[in-house]
Amino acid sequence: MRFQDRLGHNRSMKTKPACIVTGAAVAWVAAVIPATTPPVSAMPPFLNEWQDLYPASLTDDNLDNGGGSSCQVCHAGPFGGPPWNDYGWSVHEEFDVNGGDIVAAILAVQDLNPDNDPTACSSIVEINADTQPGWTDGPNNTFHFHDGSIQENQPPPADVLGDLNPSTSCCPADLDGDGTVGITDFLALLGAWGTPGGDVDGDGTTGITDFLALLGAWGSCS
Ligand SMILES: [Ca+2]
Ligand SMILES: [Ca+2]
Ligand SMILES: [Ca+2]
Ligand SMILES: [Ca+2]
Repeated sequence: MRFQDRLGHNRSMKTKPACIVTGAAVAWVAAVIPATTPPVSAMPPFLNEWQDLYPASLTDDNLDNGGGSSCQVCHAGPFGGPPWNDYGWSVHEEFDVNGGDIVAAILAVQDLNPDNDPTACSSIVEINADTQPGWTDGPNNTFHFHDGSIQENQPPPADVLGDLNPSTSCCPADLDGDGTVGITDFLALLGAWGTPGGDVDGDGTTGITDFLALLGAWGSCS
């Protein structure tokens, strides 16, 4: 269901509860905010702004329909709060440094690849492909906490529908999947000469055009 807020912005009315402050987050807020500060009743509406920016994306719906919640676009848990995934943490950090502008924070990180997925696809490519900008397959995700601490090698949410990453690489010259195009990819290309193994331009074999494409893509994939 869509409705307009008091500022005239179109908003979506979700049938599931919005991301809320969890018990852990409440405890954290209580611990760090002086008693004279008014109580925090809800997190800023990151999810609403995200859905307004990307209304056609199924990234959030694939979490809802898989048994989780849209909050898990950014958060590990279905109700929001800490920990965040790599994408959510990137938005969170940008929000902190830009003075609290949610939309600007989301837009500032959409061209990055915080989940470091093997396809090297940016968050906006993932959002448009209905995959998860903050999650990649296997125990290869990082949880971020308020104090800056992390937990590595975490699994993605269970039962998310759809793919976590795009099916096609956004950086085909990155043959070894380390997020950059460099000498190791060049050596891999040489080793696969005349076979499909180093095919960068998609013609089914590895040759001079792939070598030139690799040179043209030299450097970071994002
Ligand atoms: Ca990505
Ligand atoms: Ca992903
Ligand atoms: Ca590489
Ligand atoms: Ca080729």
